[in-house]
Amino acid sequence: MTEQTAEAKATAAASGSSATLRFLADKQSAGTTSKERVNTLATEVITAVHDVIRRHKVSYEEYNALKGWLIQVGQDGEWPLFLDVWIEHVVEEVASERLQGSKGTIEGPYYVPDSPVLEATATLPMRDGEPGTPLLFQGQVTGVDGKVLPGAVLGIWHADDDGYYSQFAPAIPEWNLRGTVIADDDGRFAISTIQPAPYQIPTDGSCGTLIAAAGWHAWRPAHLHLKVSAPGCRPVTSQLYFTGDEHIEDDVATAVKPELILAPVPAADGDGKQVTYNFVLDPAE
Ligand code: MBD
Ligand code: FE
Repeated sequence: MTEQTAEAKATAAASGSSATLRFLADKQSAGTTSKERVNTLATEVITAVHDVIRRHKVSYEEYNALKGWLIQVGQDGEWPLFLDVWIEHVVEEVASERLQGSKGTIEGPYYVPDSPVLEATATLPMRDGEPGTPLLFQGQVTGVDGKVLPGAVLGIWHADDDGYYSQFAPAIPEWNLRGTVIADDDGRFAISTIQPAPYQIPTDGSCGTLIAAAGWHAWRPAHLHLKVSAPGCRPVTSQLYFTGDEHIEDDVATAVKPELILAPVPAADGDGKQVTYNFVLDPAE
């Protein structure tokens, strides 16, 4: 989190350095990987790069372009963005093999722990007149055995109607559209928020340079991020999408799964949309 002035723009460098600091604060672990394992993985990654160079006859010009780009990714603070967009989905795929509960997907670079704690029926922190369609997101948390999980906790965070995340874009109040919801004694929750907008990853930094150079696009479908946990259960990190979204089939981060697509209906109170989604948690390992 950086101190940013109200006039500051949502630049790749600003959100990149925030995401980098966030990662260093929360996730960097001392590393318990054995020498044998590091040797195997590092050797195979390097060898895979050698194979690409030989197969495609990579030139010195191309090698230097890569070198310059890699240096730039670091200078922009975009390693969290690059890794979470193009690599994390396969790590998640491997990590979730053989689980029985609700599917999860990647966390991405914009989670912040310890958001404001809210009751089971709650409205996420938002600005007066927060733009966007009101959305009531409700459901229940159970175990794979079907038993309800009282005291389940749902961390929820999502972008605003312009596709910006609090703590990573300037001029948005801290914790806007972020909360830690404590489910009730039946594991139920009912969260009032707004429907997030489709989201473009920052295009003015080195990830954007790669996207433009390769002729790709920067879009992610609109999504809610969630981390759901309960005592004795394996926490699940997920994202939920919206049916009909323009980018549901071509997410730049390859993080959509069919089980994660919501189909909201008009809200019972006539104000916006509502949708029910139940979480099923695997037992802790
Ligand atoms: C996001 O909001 C996101 O969820 C991912 C995975 C990558 C970049 C921005
Ligand atoms: Fe996101």
